[in-house]
Amino acid sequence: MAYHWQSRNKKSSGVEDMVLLVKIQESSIVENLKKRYMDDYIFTYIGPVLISVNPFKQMPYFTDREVEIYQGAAAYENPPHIYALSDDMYRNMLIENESQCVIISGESGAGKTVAAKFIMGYIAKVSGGGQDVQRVKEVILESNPLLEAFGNAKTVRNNNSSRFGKYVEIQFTRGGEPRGGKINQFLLEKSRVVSQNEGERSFHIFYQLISGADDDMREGLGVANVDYYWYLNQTGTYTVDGIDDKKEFQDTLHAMEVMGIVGDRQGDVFNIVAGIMHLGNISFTEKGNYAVPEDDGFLQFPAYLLGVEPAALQEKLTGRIMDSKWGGKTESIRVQLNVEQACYTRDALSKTLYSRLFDWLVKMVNTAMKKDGLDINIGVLDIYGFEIFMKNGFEQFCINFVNEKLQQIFIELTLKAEQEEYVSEGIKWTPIDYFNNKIVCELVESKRPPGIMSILDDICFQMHGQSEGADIKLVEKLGGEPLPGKEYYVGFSGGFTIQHYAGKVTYDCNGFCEKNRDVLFKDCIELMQASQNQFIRSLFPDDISPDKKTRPTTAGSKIKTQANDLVGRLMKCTPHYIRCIKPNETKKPHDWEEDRVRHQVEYLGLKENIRVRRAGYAFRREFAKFLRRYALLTPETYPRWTGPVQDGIRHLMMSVNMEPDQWQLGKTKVFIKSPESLFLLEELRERKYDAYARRIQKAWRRHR
Ligand code: AD9
Ligand code: MG
Repeated sequence: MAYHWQSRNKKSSGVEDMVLLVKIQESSIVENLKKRYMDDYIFTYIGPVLISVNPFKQMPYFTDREVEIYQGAAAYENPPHIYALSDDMYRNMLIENESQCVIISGESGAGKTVAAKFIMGYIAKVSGGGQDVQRVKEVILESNPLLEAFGNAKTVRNNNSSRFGKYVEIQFTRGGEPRGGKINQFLLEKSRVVSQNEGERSFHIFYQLISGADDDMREGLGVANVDYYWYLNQTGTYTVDGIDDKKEFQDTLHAMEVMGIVGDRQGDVFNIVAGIMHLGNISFTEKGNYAVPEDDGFLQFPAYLLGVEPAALQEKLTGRIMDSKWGGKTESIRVQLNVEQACYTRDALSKTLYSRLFDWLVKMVNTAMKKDGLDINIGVLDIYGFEIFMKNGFEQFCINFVNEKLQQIFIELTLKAEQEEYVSEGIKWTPIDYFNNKIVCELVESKRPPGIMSILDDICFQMHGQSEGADIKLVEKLGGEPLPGKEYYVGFSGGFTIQHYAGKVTYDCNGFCEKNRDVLFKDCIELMQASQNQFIRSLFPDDISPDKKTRPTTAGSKIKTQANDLVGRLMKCTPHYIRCIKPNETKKPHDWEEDRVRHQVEYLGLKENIRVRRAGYAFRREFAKFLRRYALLTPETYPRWTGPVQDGIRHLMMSVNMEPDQWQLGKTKVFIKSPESLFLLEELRERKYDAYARRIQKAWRRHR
């Protein structure tokens, strides 16, 4: 194996910090990443940004030994590692008394969730604390298997794909003990509950329950074989390579216990999970234009699990109470649904039940680690990545918008941080041009002039819940509006294309209005509010009184608010970045698909990242650390320089004939302009080092 982790004096593979690449081209970046990847180095820096390439195999460098090595060490002392970044965050937080955050981005299957877990694991290891602290750590770590069971699923791209986004804040005391935490959850892909694409599964928990439930549970919940359930058998995909559902069920149960979800409460949760599976089996047939259940027998079990009468369930799934105005009076009439509408209502109920259950689980995790009065934290953002499919709908539109916002912070903050450092160190620099995607964010979220989301909301509101023709109207309206950032938008009949930072995406507007309105019919809410089961009732606190006049919150405006709230939180922290890259579609180690990687390097803006980083000074290091590293180069500085450290550096730079325009002293750091100048220093150092080592060896041999 080419891998030599600890032998720091041995040259590692490729360039560890790509700011030092001789040529800044996409091909050099790709080549460098490939070289390192093939030698089993998955991490590479661009200055403080960590690039991580998914190895699709267990790497040997995540043991306690590495935790020890990286603790308190300077970044350049060891090979690039996620532990170095984690340690930097933790120490920065303590020294500066400032909250930190890490934004993990990359496409589906690139390794974001694994990275987030490494960070949490590292922080749990290095931060001390007594019993209370151990408990908080346990809750934070166990929130992962719990939320993954309910929020992750097998997709074509990733066997354990997160179908929700999360921002986990670990809250610390000033002494660095984790005492509390908070999870913000975004955009669970609830449509997965009722249908999945070819080769994909629903959320893991369904399969876990089916393979892991004991006999009592099986009987009580009516657990049958997985192919018995319509919601689970549509794709014929039941098992996943590398996932043992039965074992994971035990892990989920354990995680629930850690959150305090035990006994009856645990039963309530599985009641709903099974209730949804059984709801899906109610099918309808047409009788005189109206829907009736194909087989009444299928109403019994879901009704029992959800604590309602089978007849009431049937009534609410096959009809709707509509308010109609007659000569100034409002009258309620019952409208019967056709088969399609009844299926839609059934599915809407299942999706709402599931998403409210998920929200409740997140709330339980939050309750288990809630602690007031702590003001510094480390936030880890693991949100699902940019998505481009053959067919892109409302979900992709929302996900890509959030990613666009994150890219915006990346741009603003990397530049801002860079600029601030030059200012605080008193260094002159010239800013460089870069594409600011703010305009694309505006195109989606602007209020005035209205962007896509505002127009979508207007249409949904004007149509008074009518769905027919709404999507067509949306496309028409979008075409006629002076949208902000219109140059990034192209409309056509049936949809539109947006030029996102990561590429062009064509959206099919079919279903946009329906999904944006995201309503469950009042009838179903009433049904759940009348459940015998107190837990189910508690999930439906909705106010459905007819005189409620406020405009309902739409899915789009919710995600807009969430995204902006997130941006606000992130902006208050010192940011760190991990850019994950997925090297292949085969999920196999050492398989390198050049075009795939190149595409990601392009849209992640790695080249621009390096450029920005190099626009001023490619390299910077604190005085003392710099002098220590290169002291070997002159006899006056080695083994120790006795005068002021700045003078030592000046002496050193003069001795090696460094061009005066190639370096500057700031207030605390040395800034070196081009990578070549740094290479020169490194090379001289290596030569000296070798000569020195040879001398020692010789002396050693003589001595023998
Ligand atoms: V998604 O947007 O949630 O669909 P992620 O989160 O980016 O996606 P994830 O972290 O789940 O991807 O990684 C996908 C799979 O790659 C994991 O299940 C592992 O099998 C594999 N992986 C990722 N990173 C590593 C790693 N550092 N070491 C070993 C890894 N395997
Ligand atoms: Mg994930």
